[in-house]
This record gives sequence, C-alpha cells and structure tokens, in this order.
Amino acid sequence: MAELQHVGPDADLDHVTEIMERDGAIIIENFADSETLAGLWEDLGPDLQDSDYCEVGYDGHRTRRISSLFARTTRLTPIVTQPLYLGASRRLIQKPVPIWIGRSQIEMTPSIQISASQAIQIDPGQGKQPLHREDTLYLRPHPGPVIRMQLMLAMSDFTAENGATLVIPGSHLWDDTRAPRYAECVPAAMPAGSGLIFQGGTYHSGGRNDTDKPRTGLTLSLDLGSLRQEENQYLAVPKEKVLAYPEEVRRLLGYDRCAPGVGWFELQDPHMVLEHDDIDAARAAADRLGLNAAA
Ligand SMILES: O=C(O)CCC(=O)C(=O)O
Ligand SMILES: [Fe+2]
Repeated sequence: MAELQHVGPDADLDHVTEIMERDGAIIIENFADSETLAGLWEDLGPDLQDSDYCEVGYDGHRTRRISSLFARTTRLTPIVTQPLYLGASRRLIQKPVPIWIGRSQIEMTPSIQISASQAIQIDPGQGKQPLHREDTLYLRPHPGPVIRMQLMLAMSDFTAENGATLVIPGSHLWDDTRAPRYAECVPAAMPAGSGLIFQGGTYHSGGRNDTDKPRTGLTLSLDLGSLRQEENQYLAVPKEKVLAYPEEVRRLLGYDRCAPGVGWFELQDPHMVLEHDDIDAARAAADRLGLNAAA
C-alpha cells in the first residue's frame, strides 16, 4: 500500500509539486505555527462547540461543521498563503492556455480562488464517510486538468484511531470507471499543526473515530478562478471582514478577475469595490492605474 509522504515547511516547492503530481497528496508538517493554531482555536473553537451535529449522513451525524471561516476569524492569511500550499496550487492549477484573438495567438494564465472553508470536528462514534473526490462537485471527467487543491489542517492530532482523513494515494490518476475501496486508503496521521494537501481528484473521506475525544480539522479549497466558488464567499464574508485581509487574500476570496475576463464588475477589476465607495471613484482609479486595458 502506498504511503503518504511527509515533508517539513522548508521543503523545496519543486519536490512538493512532483510528489503532488505523482501521489495526489502530501503531508506538510508544521504547516501552521503554534500561535496561529492557538488563535484559530480561540476564534473557531467556541463556534464549533455551539454547533449542532450535521443533519445529512454524508456530513456525519456525530460530526460538527462550521463554514464561512473567513468571516469567523481574520487569522487565515498564513494558512491560505502558506508557500507550499499556495505555491503547489498555483503551479498545478494555473497552467497557461494558448488562445487566438483574431490573428494573434497569445497565452493566458487563469487565476486561482478560495472555494470552500469548513472546520470539521469528528466526535467519538462517528463512522467513516463515503469515499469521494472533492472536484466531483464540478462534474468533470477524470483524469483531467487539476482544478482544485484541498487543504486539511490538523487542529488536533490526527491518528488512525481518531478519524484521520483517509486518502488513496495515486487515485487522482484513475478514470471514472474505477470505484474507490477503503482497503486502498491510508490514514493521514499527523500531529496538530500539520497540513494534508491533496488534489481535487484524489479519493478520500473522513475516518472513523474509535477514541473518546474529538478530532478537529480545518479544510480550505483553492479552485481554478473561472469556476463558481463552492461556498458563496460574497455572501459568507461581509465586506468589512474582507477588508481585514491583505490584497492577496481579498483577491483569493473572489475580488479578482480570471483571465481573459471572468468576474468583472462594471467592466472593471472587482478589487476596486474594496478600495472605493462608489463605482465612479473605482473607475477613475482603475483608469489611472491602466487596469481597464487589461481585462
Ligand atoms: O473530515 C475529514 O477528514 C474529511 C472530510 C471530507 O472529506 C469532506 O467532508 O468532504
Ligand atoms: Fe472531502
């Protein structure tokens, strides 16, 4: 049975990208520092505690889930911009595409965006989740281009006994006729603060918790910028919360255009709505910066 490779946060991006291409998954140890992790517990722990068990069996009747994470905490910048996660995601998703505009052939590189966010607490007694692919959501054939990169950050230790995410290494390369089986899974056992990164096409599921303590993870997805975001970030994160993040994260939250032009507002770069109160000011600022030519 293939094992999941573990690397440290200083691993070489080429090396991590090669493993992601081969195995479809990797564990980055010390993904989050202890201060960030403690802050996430402070902001999200009480909300998780107050939430009810999920109603849908697939989500887990002994599982608590909270979403809209970018509104519940402002501490996700080092998580979503972690260089190996964002770096490998950019390399695998943002492949240049040759296009013709009239008689000129040019290459355009799509953007990347945050798609969904959840904290997931699997309580004692929760059974295994059905195996699935995250990118099934977009009903694309497999194998195919990488359109999603998922992160599962261990907020508590993940073990084979307490419901560590189950992963089938290499399954991102399978076609759609092959069914996933639990016998092929390996548990993403990792200490709190580690991050499991996996491709959207990699089969995985939540594991069974046979212990007497909950297992808590935080999951985020980065998707190809021209797809609709799984979680509606414009509804999930109020503008004042978006403004608490740096421009790189605001753009990842969807205030950006994907080349050649998906996501514009008033023919403008939508990030302008975060900088100016009215569209005329945004238009003037965009003109000054020459941004309108670059749709
Ligand atoms: O909680 C986990 O380990 C995985 C959950 C999952 O894959 C999902 O809900 O899509
Ligand atoms: Fe999943």
